[in-house]
Amino acid sequence: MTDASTQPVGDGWIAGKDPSLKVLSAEPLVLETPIELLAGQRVVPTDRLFVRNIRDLPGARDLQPRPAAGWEVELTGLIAPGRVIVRGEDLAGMAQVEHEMVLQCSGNGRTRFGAIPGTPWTQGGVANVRFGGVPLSAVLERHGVALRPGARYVTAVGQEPDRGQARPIEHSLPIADVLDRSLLALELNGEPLPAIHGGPVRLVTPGLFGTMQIKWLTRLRFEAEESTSYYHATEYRVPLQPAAPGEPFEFTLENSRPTWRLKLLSAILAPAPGTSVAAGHVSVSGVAYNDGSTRVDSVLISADHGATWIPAMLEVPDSPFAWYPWTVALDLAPGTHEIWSRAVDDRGQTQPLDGKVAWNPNGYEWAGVGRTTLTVR
Ligand SMILES: Nc1nc2c(c(=O)[nH]1)N[C@H]1C(S)=C(S)[C@@H](COP(=O)(O)O)O[C@H]1N2
Ligand SMILES: [Mo]
Repeated sequence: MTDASTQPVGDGWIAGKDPSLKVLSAEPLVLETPIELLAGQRVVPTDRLFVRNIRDLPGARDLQPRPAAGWEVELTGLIAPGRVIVRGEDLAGMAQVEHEMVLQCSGNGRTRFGAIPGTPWTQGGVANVRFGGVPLSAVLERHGVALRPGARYVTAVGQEPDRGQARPIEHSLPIADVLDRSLLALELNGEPLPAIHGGPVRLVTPGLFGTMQIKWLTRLRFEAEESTSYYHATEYRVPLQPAAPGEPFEFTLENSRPTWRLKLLSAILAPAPGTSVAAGHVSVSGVAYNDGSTRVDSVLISADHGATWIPAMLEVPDSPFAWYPWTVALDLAPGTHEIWSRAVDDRGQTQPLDGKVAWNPNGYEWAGVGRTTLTVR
């Protein structure tokens, strides 16, 4: 048994995680999934799932489940009654639902913008997983909680110690999304939620970026305004008006928005970049997804820098929040080929050919077309 306070940080190796996950940071722990481990996976197994801690929670750097019994989530703010304690053991006894959904860090793809400080994510800060738990709406109903007028956001707070930094890990979410589909999640991929992924209780809202999926949930505040705390008000945001690359930008609640909703995206997962394949029919595959508000209609593939596009075969998942696997067979002659992928939704929206048009100071929400380079022999 490792005592919570003495759990070693080490080099980022975590028992039960695939040893080929890339350690982007040992403390706080950040593990990226090589795309080879995502290729062909409808639901990504937990041992392959990326990890992103903003601050490590002592005792939670492992894949062990933590008991729900004894855990409490406090509800406060614009609700009646004004304070409610939700107990982990009660949640465990309520009807559970499951969402298959994409979990993606808003910094995923950051390195494609060019030199932007921050975790150097390539493409592996994403996975399609199944979260199970109790809808927050059912919890409110069970506790007889009524919303008071003016409640527009729910601010979710994690358990990390503040260490005097006045930087609680918390995010404000639009109340409509939260009431519609947020879960107090207790399970991941059909198993009790591991500590490292936020167990025993995590707030999960399908369609929103990973940073909004608060692990080790201790409090939900129902509020009229967004949190003014560091991570929500100045860090995980993009400017409302396009920013000039390299120019300093001071984030305020008024001149920027949170990285809330996932962007329409497609990614090429196989063959892995730089792979050499035999000439003839080459099978290329990947995934596409968005925030679930509309259907991903097609994924188009180009092997000639966008001159011509052919549709990939797209598998439509049952859950609107899950990723859509796609495959295509390309006829490729010997040489070097750059392959592009472009998702289109049923409103006709698509991905920019040059993702850098969405440059922003923190390098969030990369959404450019998927690209990979193949050598055909
Ligand atoms: N309490 C808490 N919640 C958190 C974080 C954190 O550091 N603390 N990291 C966030 C970020 S930035 C991401 S991308 C996801 C990562 O989830 P995972 O570590 O389960 O893959 O959790 C989010 N929720
Ligand atoms: Mo993230």
